[in-house]
Amino acid sequence: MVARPARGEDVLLAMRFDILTLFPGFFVGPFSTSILGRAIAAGLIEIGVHDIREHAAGRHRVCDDYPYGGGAGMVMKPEPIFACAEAVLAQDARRGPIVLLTPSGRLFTQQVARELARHERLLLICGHYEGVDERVREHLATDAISIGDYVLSGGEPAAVVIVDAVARLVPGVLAPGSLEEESHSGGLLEYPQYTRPAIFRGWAVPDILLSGHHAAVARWRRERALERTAALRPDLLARAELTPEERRWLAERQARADAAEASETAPPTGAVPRNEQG
Ligand code: 6GU
Repeated sequence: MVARPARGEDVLLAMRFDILTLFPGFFVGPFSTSILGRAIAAGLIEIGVHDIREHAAGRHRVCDDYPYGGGAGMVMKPEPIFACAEAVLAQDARRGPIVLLTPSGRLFTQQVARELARHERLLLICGHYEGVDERVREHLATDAISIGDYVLSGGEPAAVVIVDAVARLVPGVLAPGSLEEESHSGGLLEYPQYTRPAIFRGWAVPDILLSGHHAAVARWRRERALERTAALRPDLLARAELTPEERRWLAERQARADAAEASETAPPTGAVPRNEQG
């Protein structure tokens, strides 16, 4: 696979996405709205949606068949997928990853999104039914990706997720500074954001955000991000970029929380637990 040249500030290269699907109508809404719609209109990204069925043989254009070896459900046939991919690749000389979307792929993360955004082209194959003939994965796809540990009825929602996450990394798609801000969070969950009004239904915006003290605001945001990550995604803390002070701050908070819980659940001093009474 050839990595695309580094994107300079003055040369904005468009990135091309091609999606192979049995349900092209699925994509009409998602790609015409908001940031993606604007990026397409601005020529920063191109998205082609291709109907696999148009490449199937016979009057009935059959795209699925029974699984060899038996079992429930149907399997997507290889011929229409290969034919569709080959026709789409022939439309454009640019090359990039060919990704099969399947719950049995590697997990999609921001790291994978960054990896895919380095290419000038991305082809996504949406799996359906009980699966896709394995020869697609072995001899056509260069990668197989899942967007999470749950099962979707098809790869289409996953394709929207991946196009969105990758397209926003293409220079020019987001407002300047947005990505830098994100990378400064260093692998933590985002801090809480507020906008006007300062009081809504009696709920006030934290005073510190109205104080104008930039250093104090930055400290408050960092603490809330640490707190939220520790509570909801402790798995992220191991790989997060934290200073020794921040690690100590978290450890102290955790120790206080543990002590508070122990004093709540412990029996009053001197009391004998019921099941230990004579
Ligand atoms: Cl890519 N496809 C399907 N069918 N289910 C999924 C998925 C993909 N990622 C998570 N669940």
